[in-house]
Amino acid sequence: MADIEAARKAFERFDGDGDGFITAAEYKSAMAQMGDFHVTESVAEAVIAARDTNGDKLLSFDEFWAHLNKS
Ligand SMILES: [Ca+2]
Ligand SMILES: [Ca+2]
Repeated sequence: MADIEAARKAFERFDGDGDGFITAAEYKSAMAQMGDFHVTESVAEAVIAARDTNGDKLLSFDEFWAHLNKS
């Protein structure tokens, strides 16, 4: 079981505009801010798609949390 408070903090770091959803663009810029410039737009899209269970191309906290508890 992952730590939900730590997960929320991580989620908020990715959710640049704070609307409660992480887009591929937000994921890419968050990774760049953390110093990982290997994450391109298409890599970010693949990462989001792998976790996006309802297929809206956005990562909600529930989807983010479900993924953490799977791995
Ligand atoms: Ca957002
Ligand atoms: Ca989604």
